[in-house]
Amino acid sequence: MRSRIISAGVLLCAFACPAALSADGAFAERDGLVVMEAESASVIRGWDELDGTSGRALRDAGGHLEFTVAFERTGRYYAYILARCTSTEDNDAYFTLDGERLYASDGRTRPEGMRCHSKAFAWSFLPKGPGGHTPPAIKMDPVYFLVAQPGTKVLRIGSRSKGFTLDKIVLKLDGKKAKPEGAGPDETPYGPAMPKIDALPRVTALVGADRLGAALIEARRHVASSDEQTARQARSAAEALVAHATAAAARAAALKRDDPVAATRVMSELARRYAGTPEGRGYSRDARVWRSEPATVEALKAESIWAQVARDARGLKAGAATDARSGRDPALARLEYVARFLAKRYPDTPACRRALARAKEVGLAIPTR
Ligand SMILES: [Ca+2]
Repeated sequence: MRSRIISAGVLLCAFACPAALSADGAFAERDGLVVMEAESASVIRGWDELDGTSGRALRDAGGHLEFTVAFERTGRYYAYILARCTSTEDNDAYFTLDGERLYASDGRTRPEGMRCHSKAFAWSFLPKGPGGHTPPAIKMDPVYFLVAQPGTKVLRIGSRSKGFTLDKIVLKLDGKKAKPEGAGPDETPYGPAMPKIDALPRVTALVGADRLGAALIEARRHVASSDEQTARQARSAAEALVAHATAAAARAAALKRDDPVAATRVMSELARRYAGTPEGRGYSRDARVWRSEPATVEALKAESIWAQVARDARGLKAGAATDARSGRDPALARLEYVARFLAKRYPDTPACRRALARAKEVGLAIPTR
């Protein structure tokens, strides 16, 4: 659950992030694994958000996504996507890592991207391309990115067919077809993009354990060190940690306008990650204040009501309300009741917007003010 909360913090980039990739953080590979929610992309341009199997999902509407990933280990990172499509017209997207294409199973062919094969969200490792028809010899085998040097790289997912819907991405060192199941592993924490600090192994270890407050305290202990290299590295480590915290707090503040509940969760999570520092105490105060604000209280009430029907509502087929066979589905009646109630009582909440969007998809007409 923790990772879900972190991802919500990054999600607000959909509304607020600058076009340029921010250097304030990255998904830090751990033990050869990187797990990213689509909705946690650092840059979201022209993809629409909707409900997914793992949190939210994004549907290609003609733009692109970018994710910053910090790799420590080098090698072949096999790519897996939790995705869905409606036909072969909307089943793929372009994938590159720092501008480099994927490799196919033969180690030579360079597919342009990846494709999915299911109308429901399902994990896929399949290549797309090169060209319109993926070569038969590699068509059914997994693809991988080659990470030759450690460092921070950008995974870019570009529009190839509008409608392609992405929920989650896993990059796994030497995957051996180990396709994830269900909602997949927990999301990798989105942490600070750390400089090289070989003189401060304890700071590195604390960042690795996601104990960012303790790492910042440790870095600050060494900024006045008599050893010049240690002092310099301590300063840059502290700067990187503060930059990450400041950017995350700014994104939470930007998210608050659209989703005060998610923003409050993000701020609480940030307070926990930076515990023990003045920054962490400030985030903790902010989270307390935000939680008690009327907009947050209203949104929380609406969310708890929506949560009671959301799961069943997700299972309804598009246009179900106009289909005679499913027209009497009790889940449909519950969705209609809740959507009407939320539209009347809590119209300006994310839960209401989700309920109305789902109601529209299944063909229900809900009056709004
Ligand atoms: Ca997701």
